[in-house]
Amino acid sequence: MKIAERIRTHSEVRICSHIDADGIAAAGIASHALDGIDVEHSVTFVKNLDEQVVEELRNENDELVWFTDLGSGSLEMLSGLSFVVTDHHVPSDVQSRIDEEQILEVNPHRVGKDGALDISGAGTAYLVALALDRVNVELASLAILGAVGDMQDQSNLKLVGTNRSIMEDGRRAGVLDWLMDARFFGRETRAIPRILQYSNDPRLPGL
Ligand SMILES: [Mn+2]
Repeated sequence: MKIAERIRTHSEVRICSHIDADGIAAAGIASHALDGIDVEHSVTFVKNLDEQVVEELRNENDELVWFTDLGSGSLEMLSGLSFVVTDHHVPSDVQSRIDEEQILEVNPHRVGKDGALDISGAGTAYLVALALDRVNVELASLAILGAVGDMQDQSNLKLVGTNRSIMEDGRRAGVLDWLMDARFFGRETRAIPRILQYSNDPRLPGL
């Protein structure tokens, strides 16, 4: 994978990630993977990528910025930075107009997959981590944490597509497992009548 090759050529990388569950899981995956190949790195979390954030990143003069769980929608803002992107948000269409060698990006939308269901930001970072070293299959649990954090299981009541293969990776590696169960928020802390009253998955009409 080209992104993995590119990352390998650097001794220092800045990870820049979205500050939500998926983004934090993605940064965790990237950080573990870089630790594994002895690449120095730091992590910056941002709410979103705007001109000010990008300007601050430019001033840092990093060898390489690895954007996780963001970046694809802001490619046109990133000129002047040396970067790679692992993201699942809808991309700006810059990629088609720029030489592929310049923008290295993993994004399900680029291959006709649904970025809301198929894979999360953490999942895309996991694919790069795997390409860096197969030992990173142990990070499958973080990739699934990101997918669930982004509620990618909600419309099918289960994870599907690439997320499903990552689950299987994780089970084979012994780092995660799953079972059929009812999902109620607060099942550890709330009284049963309250759990049922506030349930929205499944929704219980009349309660
Ligand atoms: Mn995400």
